[in-house]
Amino acid sequence: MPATCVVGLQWGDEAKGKIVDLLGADHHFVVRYNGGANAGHTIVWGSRTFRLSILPTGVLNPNVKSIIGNGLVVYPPRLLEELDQLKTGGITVGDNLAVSDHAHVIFPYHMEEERLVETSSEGGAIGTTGRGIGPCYQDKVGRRFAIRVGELLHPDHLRERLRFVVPFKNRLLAALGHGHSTPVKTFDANTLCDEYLGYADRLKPFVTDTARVLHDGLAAGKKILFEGAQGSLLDVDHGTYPFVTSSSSLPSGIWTGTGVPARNLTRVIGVVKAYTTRVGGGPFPTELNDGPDGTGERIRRIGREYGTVTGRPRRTGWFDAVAVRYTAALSGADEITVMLLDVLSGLPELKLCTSYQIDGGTTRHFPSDAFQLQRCTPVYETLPGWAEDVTKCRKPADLPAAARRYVDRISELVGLPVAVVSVGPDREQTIHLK
Ligand code: 2SA
Ligand code: MG
Repeated sequence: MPATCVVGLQWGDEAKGKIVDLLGADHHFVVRYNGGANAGHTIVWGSRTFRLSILPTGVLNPNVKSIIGNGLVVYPPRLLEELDQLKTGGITVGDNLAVSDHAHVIFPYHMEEERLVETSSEGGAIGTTGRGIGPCYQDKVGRRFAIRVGELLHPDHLRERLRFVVPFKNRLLAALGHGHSTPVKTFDANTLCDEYLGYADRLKPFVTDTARVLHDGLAAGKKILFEGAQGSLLDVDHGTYPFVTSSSSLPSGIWTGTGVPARNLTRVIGVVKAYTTRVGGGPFPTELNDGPDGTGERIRRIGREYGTVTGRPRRTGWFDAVAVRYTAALSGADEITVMLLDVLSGLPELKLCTSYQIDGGTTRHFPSDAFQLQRCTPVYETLPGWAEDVTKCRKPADLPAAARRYVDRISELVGLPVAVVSVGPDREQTIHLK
């Protein structure tokens, strides 16, 4: 029973959605195991464009079961809004979607907490997406104040829980808002409860024990595709801490985030961009801060590097093989897929970061602690660029020699085969190298 994971090996936005979309139809399940509505993917479906942030990419396909695993944090109004968006676009989601009863629920007080901390005049901002992700996971691990999706289906229990939780939250928010320049929101347990019971009515048909659904699927020989959200460098344990997200974005998040045992994973596809981007704060050694006429801005413009969720301009830079070697090892990737190669067309030369300089020495190892990483200076090798537009290339021989050399060099530096190169958003703009 083969199970495959598609995981980003940089700081997210590696265009994993395209790969999941390409592979999805060959699988019985498409499963998200981490994060929440902080993941953004734009899916072009015929003439229609959908922007999804919590629903798995597979949800457009009625023959695939899409699963929101227990490792996610769910903001019900957003989930319902995405279902409505699909309905307006002519796609009705029915029993092809299942939401774990053990996923955690995001409430507006989580977002308010995040806002107050991120905008505090005392500093400490991480540059989060403002979706309440971190505070909700804090509650999950802290155990006392968390509410899981299954609890929404029991009105009396939910009211009792919120009557306990909300007064604590109001006190916490008042304290965080002390001296803050903007007014602090407070919440009423009964009002919140009524609101969430309304969402629960609509969510009920989807809520189930998804771990069991997956175990039954495995026993029946069904194929599973896991869709990692964010990138490996944002993993809460192995990423550039503390500038990370609050979940396990590496494939290790699968075991805890879905209940599928580790031994079932048979293939890991690591997805990288042909360059690097990062959105939010934190060190980024290969960042190009070369002004409005520089290469960094050119990559941002041509690659349309703006956050799907927040619209923030993404920071851009050269491909960092030190970072990707690190995440390739952590993810157990079997192969890599290089996305957005077309964005680099027309640059006279390209740089690849092969090692870092720190404390007067050179290292090929990635120091993931942000306070160490920010002291690293990249060491580059320079390769010739190519002038040709590659968006119409369909097979390896179509690629200009310099483009092929660039991809091969990434493969050598990372130590993994490049299986696929993508030269545009459409399905056909995909070159299989092996
Ligand atoms: P959070 O909101 O607590 O998860 O933020 C913590 C850090 O994780 C980063 N993060 C992301 N980085 C890239 N892409 C993400 N998804 C959106 C997108 C982001 C957007 O697809 O473009 O629209 O801005 C994503 N989600 C979280 C975040 O920037 C923080 O550095
Ligand atoms: Mg994204």
